[in-house]
Amino acid sequence: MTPSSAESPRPTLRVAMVGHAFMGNAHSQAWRTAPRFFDLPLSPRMSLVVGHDAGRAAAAADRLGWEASSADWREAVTRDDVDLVDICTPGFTHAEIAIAALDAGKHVLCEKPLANTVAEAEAMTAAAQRAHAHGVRSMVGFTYRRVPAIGLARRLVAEGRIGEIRHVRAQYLQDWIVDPDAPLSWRLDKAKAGSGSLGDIGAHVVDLTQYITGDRIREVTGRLETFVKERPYPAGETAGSLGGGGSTTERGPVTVDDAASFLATFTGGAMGVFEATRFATGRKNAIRIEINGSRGSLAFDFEDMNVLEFYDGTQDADTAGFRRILVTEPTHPYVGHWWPAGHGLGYEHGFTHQVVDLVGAIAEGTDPAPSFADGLQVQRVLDAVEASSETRTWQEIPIDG
Ligand code: SOE
Repeated sequence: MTPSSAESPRPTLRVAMVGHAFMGNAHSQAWRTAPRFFDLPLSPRMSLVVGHDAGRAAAAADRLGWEASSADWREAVTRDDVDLVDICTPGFTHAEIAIAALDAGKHVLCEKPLANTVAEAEAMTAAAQRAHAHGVRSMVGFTYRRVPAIGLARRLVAEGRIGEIRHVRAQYLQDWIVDPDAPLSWRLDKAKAGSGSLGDIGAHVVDLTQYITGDRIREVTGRLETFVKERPYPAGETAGSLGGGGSTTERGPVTVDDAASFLATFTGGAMGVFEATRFATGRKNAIRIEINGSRGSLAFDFEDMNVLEFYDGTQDADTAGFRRILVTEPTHPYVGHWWPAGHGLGYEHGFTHQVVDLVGAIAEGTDPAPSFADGLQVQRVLDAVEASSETRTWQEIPIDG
């Protein structure tokens, strides 16, 4: 970090971001916006953006507001004038970049899922722990934790407002490949993405339910399904260009799951029912979570993300009922920094809150959450679901600490 100066009263945090597609856009928006709405203890400087094509990386730098660009991620790791590496690339690259960055003494923010395998996630967590001894911080980007309604749900559970948790019902529903002619992409390639709906979106609801309940999943039994096993190559691409071996066939294999469902048991005894799918026709980004406790229930749907439903079971039967709480009051998590009550926040705000919390932790010398160890634990749950689907058995998840 560079020290403060007369022009800039707070030290600068120089950021390099690797990857500039969907997630890179979202992260760039967050780096730009966080210091404008929140009083950050460090001033983020968008120093470098990296992409594998030099021309596209330069254009991304221009469009997204980065000072410089590079076609080599190693530049982000080796440059002395970079303090933090923000990894927004597909899963198969996370381990190599994150470990190199941590070993070089850079703070790391890594997109979810942490890695493509448990072994990679373990190596990343070990690197994070080594770096931690030198004051280096790391965080995995489960950004939905920072949706105000989710923060409020966690708060209500911690306050005991729904009592002892009995049921956790969680779904992540999308439909973007319901058309069998939707083309192949890296997200449908196991070598690049690790898994399909399970890791891409199921990982979010695993993290969110554990975050809200403060509990961990200790066993699962599940099933994965790939409904459309071959898809067309994207325009201008062939099997060779997508890593499929150089043939020019028009359709190539989908090597990941289209949908995943599983049952889970939480350490506190709650029963969990999970579903993650890209085939829920008509559902675009429906993260639906319902938690039933001995005193009440909570329900959330990201397609109505400013609302949390709360059933207070202690109220008299005549007037009890699910209440629709508009989570836009200044007393709600993060909201006071934005608009007046009722004006609402969107998808991008979670990324901004993520930057705020990470920068705060770096400045204070505290540990940001979710940690790489948290990301590893999610990875173990995903791995157990896959193993369960293959073996048709229940699988236990080791609980650290
Ligand atoms: C694609 O399925 C995707 O972009 C995920 O990768 C994100 O994590 C999720 O927020 C939205 O959907």
